[in-house]
Amino acid sequence: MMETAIVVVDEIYDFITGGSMACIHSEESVAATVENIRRHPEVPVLFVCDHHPANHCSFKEQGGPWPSHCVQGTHGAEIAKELLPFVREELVFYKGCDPAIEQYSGFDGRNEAGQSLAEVLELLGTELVFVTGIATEFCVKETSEDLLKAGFKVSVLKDCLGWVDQDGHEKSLPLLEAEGIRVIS
Ligand code: VGL
Ligand code: ZN
Repeated sequence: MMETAIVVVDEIYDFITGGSMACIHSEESVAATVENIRRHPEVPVLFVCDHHPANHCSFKEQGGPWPSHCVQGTHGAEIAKELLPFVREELVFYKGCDPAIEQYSGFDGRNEAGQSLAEVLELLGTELVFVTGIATEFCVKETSEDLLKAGFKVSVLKDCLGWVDQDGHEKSLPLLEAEGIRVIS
């Protein structure tokens, strides 16, 4: 049996309906992710969290492309409550924490002990990673690509995604497949 893990990307209030960067299919992505986790109770679940300082370079006020979002210490930076029963602190990885660096990929995200996502996946003996979350065309895409490059097999769970832009979402999926990432329901 292949060792698997689930990586949940940015299921965070600011990306979900009502948040500052509410994404398409975001509430559905939370519900579908919960369902998937419940179906595989023995599989470890790792969470990637966009976690910006208030002056982050990706914010419009700093000349960046995005409205302010996922600011450390705010409600908007918290993981959706439906997922909290599955959260273990040592398996939460924060990214985008340096004000000067944009970081879409969760690959280099760090937990509170300073370990990276990749490092902990290795420690768990992971061979195949199932990726869910938001947003398809940014953090899900870049995290999945980095995991593949690092030698993991990667399957993106299509029903468990949320996205910024319909067209961006639809174009990203075949790109990921062409790179060797499986996109499955
Ligand atoms: C994301 C834009 C800015 C994402 C994060 O999670 O896809 N997108 N910060
Ligand atoms: Zn961000």
